[in-house]
This record gives sequence, C-alpha cells and structure tokens, in this order.
Amino acid sequence: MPEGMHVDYDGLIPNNVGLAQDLRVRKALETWHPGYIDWWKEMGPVGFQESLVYLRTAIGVDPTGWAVFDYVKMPEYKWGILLAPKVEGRKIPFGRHKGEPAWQEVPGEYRAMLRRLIVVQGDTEPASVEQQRHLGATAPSLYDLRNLFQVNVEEGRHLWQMVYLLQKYFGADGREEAEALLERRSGDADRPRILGAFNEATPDWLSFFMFTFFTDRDGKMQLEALAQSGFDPLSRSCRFMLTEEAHHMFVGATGVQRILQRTVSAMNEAGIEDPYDVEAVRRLGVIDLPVIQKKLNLHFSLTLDLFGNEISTNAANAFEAGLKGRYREDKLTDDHQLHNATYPVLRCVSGRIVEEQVPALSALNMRLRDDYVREVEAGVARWNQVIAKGNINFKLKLPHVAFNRAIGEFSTIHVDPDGNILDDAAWAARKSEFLPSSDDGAYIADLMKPMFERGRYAGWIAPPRVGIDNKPGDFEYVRIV
Ligand code: BYC
Ligand code: FE
Ligand code: FE
Repeated sequence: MPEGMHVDYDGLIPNNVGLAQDLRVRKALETWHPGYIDWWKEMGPVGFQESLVYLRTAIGVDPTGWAVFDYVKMPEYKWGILLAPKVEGRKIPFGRHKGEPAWQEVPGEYRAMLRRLIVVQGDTEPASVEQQRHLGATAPSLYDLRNLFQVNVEEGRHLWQMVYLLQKYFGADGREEAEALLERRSGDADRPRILGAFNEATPDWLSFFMFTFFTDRDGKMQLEALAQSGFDPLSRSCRFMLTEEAHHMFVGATGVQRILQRTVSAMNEAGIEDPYDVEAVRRLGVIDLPVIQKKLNLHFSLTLDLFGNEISTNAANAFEAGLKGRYREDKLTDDHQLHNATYPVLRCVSGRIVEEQVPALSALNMRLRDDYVREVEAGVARWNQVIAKGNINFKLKLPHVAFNRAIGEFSTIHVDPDGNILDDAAWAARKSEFLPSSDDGAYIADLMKPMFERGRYAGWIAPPRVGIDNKPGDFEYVRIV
C-alpha cells in the first residue's frame, strides 16, 4: 500500500499523515485547534451554527470514494488533513533541480520562499469564509444555503492543510505563521488578508456565485501550479485539495446560469425583448442582464490581480527553485527550464497597450493567467447559451485584461471593457456603466430575501436541474435550528 492510503478517522483530526505516531505535530495541531474553532465561531457563517447541514466530508483519498454525505453541525465538521498518496520515485519536474528526487523535507536554501507560498495560499482560505459570512441570512433556498456552507467548511479544511505543512515542516516560525493565519481579517484596516481580492466584500448572492466561478478558479490554477512542486508534501496536499475545488466552481457556474435562466424566462413571459430596458426587467423582480455583466467585470478584474505582476522575478525564482510550476507542467513537452524561451506579454508602454516578447521565466504569472482566461471564456460561452436559447439579443463578455486593474502593468491606466484607454475624467464619468453602481447594489440587496421552504426558490433564480447527492427536489438540505 503506498504511503498515504491509510486514513485514521478515530482521533480529533482525521488524517492520512500518521498523526497518531507523530506526537510533536499532533500536539501542535491540537494546540492550534481551539483557536481555529474560536475563529470559526467568530468569523465563520453568521447564525446556523446549531443547524444540521447535509454536508460532504472528505474521509479518504481514493478517487472513487473519498467523501461521505450526512447531517453535521458545522462546528463539529471533521476538518481532516488528507494528502494524495505518495508517488514512489517522484522527481522534481522543472527548474534547476529538474530530475532530482522530490524533496520530502524543506530544502534549506528555499525555506523562506516556500513558507511564503504556503502562507499566501493558506491566507486565502479563511479569508473567503470571512467574506461570505453574512450570506446565509439571504440564501435563495435550502439547496443554496447548503452549497454555501459546503464551500465554507472545505475552505476551512484547506486552511488546515496549509497549517499542517507549516507545523510539520517549519518548526517555531511555522507555528507563528499558523497563529497569524487566524489573526488577519478580511477587509480589516490594520490586519488585512494578504491578497487584494480577499479584502473585498461579497455583499450578495450574485457576487458569491461570481466569486466561486472566477476566484475559486484562481484557487484551482494556483493549486495546480503548486501541485507540481518539487516539495512533495505541498504537491500531495494541493493534489487532494483540487478534488474539492471542482464543486466550488460548479456552485458558481450553475448559480449564475440559474440566475440567467430565471431572468430570461421572466423576460420571455412578460414579452420584454430589450435587455437594456432595465427598469422593465427589474419590475419583474429578476436581475437584469446589464448588471450581471457589471458584476462579471468586477469579479474577473479583481481575480486577474491575484495572478500577480505580469513580469515577476518572484515567479521566476519559484520556478527555478522547483517550488511552483506551470499549469499541468508534467503534461508540457518543452525543456521545463525555459532559459532560452520567450513568452508574449501585454504591457503598458508610455501609456499604450502593446504586446512584447519577454523571457519566459519572468512571464510565468502571465502564462498562468492566460491558461485561466481560456477556462473562464469557455464558462462564459456556456452562460451565453442560456441567453441565446431565450432569444434575447445579449452576450456576456469578459472585459479586456487591462480593465480595472490594481496590480501589474495596467494598474496605472484606466481602460474601458473593450481596452480603450480613458483619461481620469472619462473613467470617473463612465465607471458606473462598467462596474456595479450603488443603485445596482441597492437593487440587488433589495431582492436578497431568504427562502427557507423545502423545494422552493427565491424569485430571481431558477431551481437546479439535479439535487446534491441525487436528492429529490424537496430535500431538506439544512435543518435550521
Ligand atoms: N494583492 O512578483 P509579484 C485560493 C505582491 S486563491 C496583494 O507579481 P508573485 C482561493 C506580492 O505578494 C489562490 N499583493 O508576486 C480562492 C509581492 O509582494 P512581496 C491563492 C500582491 O509572488 C477562493 C509583490 O506584490 N494561492 O486558493 O509573483 C477561495 C510583487 O508581486 C498581489 C496563491 O496565490 C495581490 N493580488 O505573485 C478560497 C498561490 N499580487 O513578496 C481560496 C501562492 C502580488 O514583494 N501565491 N502581490 O512582499 C503566489 O504564488 C504568489 O504569491 C502570487 C503573487 C501569485 C499571489
Ligand atoms: Fe480552497
Ligand atoms: Fe475553493
């Protein structure tokens, strides 16, 4: 049996990393645990902590049967530590150590860089739970409420995965970082979360669905890049986390799809053909297509910032060190060292947007972002099918990558969603055409009324096609206490 196939489900912390035999790490994690529960109660979902939620819990690493579904109170969720099974003889797949055996311990010379990557990854997980903590009160159905909480507990579990790596492999400074992960707060002026997008609000369910579609997918891309790591415990951790990520993106993709479905049906029933007749559409109590486009613009641009600078020596160093690879590095067929390769990057040169060939090593953030954009384009095309089927003349579109950016090449200029450069005055005048205005926010906030009756849905969203775990339409996904 390869190392990592046996899962110990008896102790406080379900795991397949041999915690029962590893007293030091077990003790460190058991010491960290109460602070985590305090954090969950203080900063996790508001309310519903005593409710029984029909949740999936990861209990194994066998791809065919890694999870069970049952009613659980969230604070009693089994936040386990599960690494994908060890691949015997695994080699470092890229960088200057390419072909050497993968590291089972932290390579001393890269210790700080590795710790930073793990801390940044870990920081995003509790941040997203904090951002989503108020959404339960306005859930459009029990089905959606359950999906929100599923995403939340799994992001909590992802924090455990990173904290395990810090406690196991980084000693005293790892312990300090693990504490700090419970101390930073999304949006806090003094102790913010590390990355920009994780300090933004998630004020309503349309934002939640856009976030899980766009931002959880950055999670997927970054985890894929870290799954290639020469530091084997990080690779194994990320590989397992990716199995859960698919559901988070499903929640976002289908959430937006169901909103579009409802809007288009309501317009069809009322005989409204013009998608820009926002007032008429809003009188139907559904979300108009132009505001969905604005939310898309916002969440896409916020998420692009998470890829970092287009030209980055951090990214080049992490690649050369063998710590962070490219998307599906092991499927690529070049030399995996990239010393002579170049890559095209859109840059801002004297206020204009131009494409330049740059050394591939310094363009790795850009490359991952390109892989990401390809994926979201496919998702947006699926959303557009719903609109087209309803015969409404409207197409959702990704804005230009330079639009509304706070990090990187385009953070100093303003462009419209088509990529035309605007001066400050034009941007200020037209911003509310491109991004949700306070009126848009108020309209959506007004729609957000909870619907907690079994099998029923708020009027602005269509029911899902199938239930979770094949449950029937009127299944009680959350027993609210
Ligand atoms: N906000 O060389 P650069 C997820 C900083 S999401 C604030 O371009 P690098 C999830 C940067 O830290 C996935 N600061 O950066 C999703 C650096 O600072 P220092 C999370 C930023 O390192 C949904 C400086 O600017 N995982 O899992 O190439 C729900 C120079 O920048 C930002 C990871 O991100 C920003 N947006 O790239 C739940 C993977 N961008 O060091 C969970 C680990 C850059 O000079 N992280 N800066 O002080 C990384 O790989 C890299 O840290 C980044 C940045 C890709 C984020
Ligand atoms: Fe996560
Ligand atoms: Fe996620």
